[in-house]
Amino acid sequence: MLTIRPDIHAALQEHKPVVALESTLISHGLPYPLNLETAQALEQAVRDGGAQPATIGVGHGVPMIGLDEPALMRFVGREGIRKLSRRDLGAAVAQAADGATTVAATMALAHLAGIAVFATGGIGGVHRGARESWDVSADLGELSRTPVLVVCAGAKAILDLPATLELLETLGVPVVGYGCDELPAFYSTTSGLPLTIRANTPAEVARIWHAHLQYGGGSGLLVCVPPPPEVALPRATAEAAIERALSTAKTNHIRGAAVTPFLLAAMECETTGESLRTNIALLRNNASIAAQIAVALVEEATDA
Ligand code: PSU
Ligand code: MN
Repeated sequence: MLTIRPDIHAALQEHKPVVALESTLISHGLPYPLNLETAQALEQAVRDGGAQPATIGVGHGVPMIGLDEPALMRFVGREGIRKLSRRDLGAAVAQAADGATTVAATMALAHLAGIAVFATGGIGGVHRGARESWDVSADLGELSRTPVLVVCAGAKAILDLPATLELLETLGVPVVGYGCDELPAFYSTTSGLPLTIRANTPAEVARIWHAHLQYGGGSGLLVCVPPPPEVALPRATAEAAIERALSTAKTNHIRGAAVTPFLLAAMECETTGESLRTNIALLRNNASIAAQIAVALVEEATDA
């Protein structure tokens, strides 16, 4: 069971470009009222890019492709909103819960609805210290088995980026640098980790995606876009703040699904709000590029 909002349903029927957006960043990633402004700005960025936005979440147990106004208001209020990864979808539906979907769960629902392109900020990945904690985001497993094109600024820099990149390779997930040769580090434009695939235009990404669907064995694909340079944090600044945020998390014994939201909030304190400004700017940028890619996918499908 899936509820597709009528405007999104019409766009899908007419083979128009559609871009999925996630809701965990609304309920667990950003504070109110910035989360509301950002949710609206992301939808607008997708529209300005010529595509139909579809913000995904589970409202009172119903997987919604396109949140309605009451659901969006509950989600920005954050109170009582579960964080749903793929494994949590069934329980949320059965228990009629409200739940914001992570990258993993959003990919799953987008694919069920027939949406191929999805924009987010940074995906989850291998956490630092995963050798002891075994904390590896389900986003990676989902990317290995669900054919959705995810536009992001790399994995969140609070993670172990080299390990995340290695695991993406193991899982058969192509990582495409959009106008760049290095994995972006979410808050910063570079990570020092080289990528093997680069694409410079939406049309080039569209061609790679269509070929990947033939040969990729059903996996997703990551398109990594560096944060806009004017809001990117210098790597050393970001890294120092991350170290402090990680040590606060350790002192407070934060574990499991709470780790990522805790670290994002701690980063905001450590950078006196700068990380938040970067996060929001890169989200908008990713939404806009995802829209251009969705448009290119439709154009290429029509050409073929
Ligand atoms: N990127 C952001 N803000 C976020 C997230 C990503 O800019 O809040 C969320 C995504 O929904 C991602 C999740 O799927 O964090 C990863 O959580 P975990 O590490 O618990 O899998
Ligand atoms: Mn985790």
